[in-house]
Amino acid sequence: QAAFRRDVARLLELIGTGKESLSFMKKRIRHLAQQWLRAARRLEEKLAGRQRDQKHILVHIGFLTEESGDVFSPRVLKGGPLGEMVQWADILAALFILGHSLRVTVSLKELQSHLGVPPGRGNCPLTSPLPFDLIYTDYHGLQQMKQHMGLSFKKYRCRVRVIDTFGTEPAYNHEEYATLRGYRTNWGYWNLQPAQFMTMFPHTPDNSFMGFVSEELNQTERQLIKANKVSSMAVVYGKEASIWKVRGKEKFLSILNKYMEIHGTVYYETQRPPEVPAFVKNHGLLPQHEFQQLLRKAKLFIGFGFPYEGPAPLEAIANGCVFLQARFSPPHSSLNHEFFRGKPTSREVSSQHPYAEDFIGKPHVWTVDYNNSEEFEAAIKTIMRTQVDPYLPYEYTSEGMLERIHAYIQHQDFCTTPSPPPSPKTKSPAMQSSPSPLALSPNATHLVWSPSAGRAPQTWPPVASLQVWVSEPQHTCTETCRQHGLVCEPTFFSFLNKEEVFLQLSIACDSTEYEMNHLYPAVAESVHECYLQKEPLLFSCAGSNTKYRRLCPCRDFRRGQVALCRDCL
Ligand code: U2F
Repeated sequence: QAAFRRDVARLLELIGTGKESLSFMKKRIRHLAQQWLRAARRLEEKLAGRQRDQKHILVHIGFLTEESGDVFSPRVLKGGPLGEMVQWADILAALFILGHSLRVTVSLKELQSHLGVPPGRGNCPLTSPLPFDLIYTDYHGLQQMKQHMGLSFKKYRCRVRVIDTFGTEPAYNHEEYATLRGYRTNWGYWNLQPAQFMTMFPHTPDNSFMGFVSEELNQTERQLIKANKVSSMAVVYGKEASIWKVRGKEKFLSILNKYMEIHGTVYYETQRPPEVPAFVKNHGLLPQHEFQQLLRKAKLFIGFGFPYEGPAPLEAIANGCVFLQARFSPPHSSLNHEFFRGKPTSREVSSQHPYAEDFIGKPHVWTVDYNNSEEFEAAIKTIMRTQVDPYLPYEYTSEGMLERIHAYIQHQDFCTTPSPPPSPKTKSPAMQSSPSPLALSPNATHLVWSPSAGRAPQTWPPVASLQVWVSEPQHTCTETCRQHGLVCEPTFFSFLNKEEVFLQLSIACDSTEYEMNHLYPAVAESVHECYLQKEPLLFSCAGSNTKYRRLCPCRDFRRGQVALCRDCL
């Protein structure tokens, strides 16, 4: 049984010393400790004594190992990326506070010793059983484990969780398919269950959404922030000078400068970086809690297009700022943009921060065309006039993150083999005559699980939350479910990967084939051809094509916690 922890001192010891990145993470954990502990008390009450197993967990932060080059640690104090460290610090805090037993490693040597690889031995199977129920790592760590565990890697990989900022779509994860169909990248093709990849934002429901937290405010702080907001103060999103080398900057910054005093937190050594105009009040890179204080005073947090999808806009919005960002038209993706090239996803990034755009939106988030001076100027004027309360989505609070990780640890099991997939035959009379588990809903546009069809199988999420919708051509299942106020749930694909489901939806099939394709099950309507999925690893919420209407498994979700269905706790 896991018991909620009451302080973080032991965790700080576990993290070790000797790297700037580790100091940053420890400082963050110390600063947010009370917030975590309060959240733990609330979750404990909510779970009301429910049984929680204590897991033995190894956290191996691969990108911080010398063996992978550790390019991040030396840049912590120089304006380099901090988002990954923010997330790892929060993952460590959450796992620890939930009461699990942790080991933390940031070197290959420590990894080998924890795994039980004898010193000096390379790629050999482990001599004793793996002493961990779960391993949280990243792509670098995964590579290191594969290299040093020999055949044991295959045996134990179901226990691995990969912290993967931008996500890995199923088409890129399946080695054979990725190779055959041109989805091979530097990172993909691990043949893991797609939900073993855990992302920073809920990018694709194919992966699990891990997230991070932002600092929370109490009532007094909220009042103080509202009273002290300076409506003419803007802070620029960009702590490294290179971020300020953006095309057209002079034009939109001069408009902004007409209305607001512009502040920056750009790292510099001895003098102002040439990229930062003289009218900008540059504070230099600030420690995280001082950066929050600056955001508390500012009215506007303005993005220049990079970095993509970082934590700072959420922190700004949580501190009562409006976040103004550029719309990307066309959207950026691995097909057209250097930063995303080689990343195992085709996701289209429609602005600097699509989560802020889609999940938060106005009045907190404005996404505008920076090349259109009128639109830009109008946005600034409206923002200055609008009263906006601090806002933090529940899923980015400490309680939200604890709740989510608790649910994953209790319910996600990638080691028990699921029941075998249907035989890859064309047309299966046996399957057609089997009793239907899915009943048509009254308005006949979609299918829901019917309780009268017998006992529901034990799944997580519970299958009672399933609704099957058919996409429009060129629409992904992610979009289709969202249009109906739901979220795509890949776990349920196996329930609708059946010939009878086409019938139930009144879809005429002249032929039905099982094939390997990440868009299946789907119908090519113009030619009445129906397709079922032959390879369960390829079930995917992401992906679309003009030719197909896809069968999409959707489910409900808890308000502010998209990762969990209503009955998922
Ligand atoms: C993102 O990485 P970044 O580190 O560039 O993300 P930011 O949104 O800038 O924020 C990281 C943290 O930096 C802190 C701030 C954020 O929590 O509180 N900070 C600070 O301590 N001092 C300051 O003066 C200003 C900010 C993303 F997170 C990564 O996953 C991506 O790899 C990267 C590239 O797209 O962008």
